[in-house]
Amino acid sequence: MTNDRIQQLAEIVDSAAMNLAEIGMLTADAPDLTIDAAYEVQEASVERRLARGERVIGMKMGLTSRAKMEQMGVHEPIYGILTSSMIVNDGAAIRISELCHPRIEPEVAFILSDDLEGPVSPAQALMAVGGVCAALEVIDSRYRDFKFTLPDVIADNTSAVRFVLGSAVTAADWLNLGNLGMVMEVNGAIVETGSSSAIYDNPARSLAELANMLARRGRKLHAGQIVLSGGATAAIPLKAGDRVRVEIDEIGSAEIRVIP
Ligand code: OOG
Ligand code: MG
Repeated sequence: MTNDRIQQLAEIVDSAAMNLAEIGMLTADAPDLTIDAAYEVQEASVERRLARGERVIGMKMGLTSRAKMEQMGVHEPIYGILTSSMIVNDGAAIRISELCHPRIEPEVAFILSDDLEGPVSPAQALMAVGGVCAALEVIDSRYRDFKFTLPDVIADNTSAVRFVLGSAVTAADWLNLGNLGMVMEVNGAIVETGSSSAIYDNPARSLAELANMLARRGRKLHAGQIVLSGGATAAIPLKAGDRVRVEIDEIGSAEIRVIP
């Protein structure tokens, strides 16, 4: 795929995100959108955000749990880029009017203390982690009805739109990260329960896989970056008035409110 075509596709997903206009799948008109080309579209779309003053603050893994793979009908892990316009303070409100058809999912987040370059094992990856937090990710696919193929969702920066980290940060070395229970509540009612083991067996394994996927494209993670390891349960649609909270054993809670 030519660079002009990559830039064209990046403009389509970026404009859809800015205008809250659902689009059809890119692969319908671009059957030559390979996974590699899709990551190039993703980077080009984030370049457009950077040109508007956003900064890269981390990376996310997606489709790392069976629940998410089954909900979305895509069965391979993917990664996306988190920018400064996406982070929300713990307990703060997001405006649903700025989003198209948002959903929310419970996640485990890492804050890196060191650069991390694959290939690495999960144990090695943990050595680059400064702390672990509970997190909620709001995803908002630019595709009609949240329907996409693997290259489409990669090109669309893996539906990234907002996320919140819990206020508490726990040292990773004290945790059995692969066995933390979690509960997600909407307006005080439990909507999903799960375990960190749902995230690629262990969120540390998801982090290592991210470093390894990045290494295959000549990229790495940087000290200070945030990493979302992937939704542990299916994602839940959001509406104005919702107050969503996740509580994860040992590492605490994160909360977000939704206003019109
Ligand atoms: C793609 C993003 C998936 C996760 O945690 O699995 C994701 C989507 O479901 O729209 O963020
Ligand atoms: Mg996610």
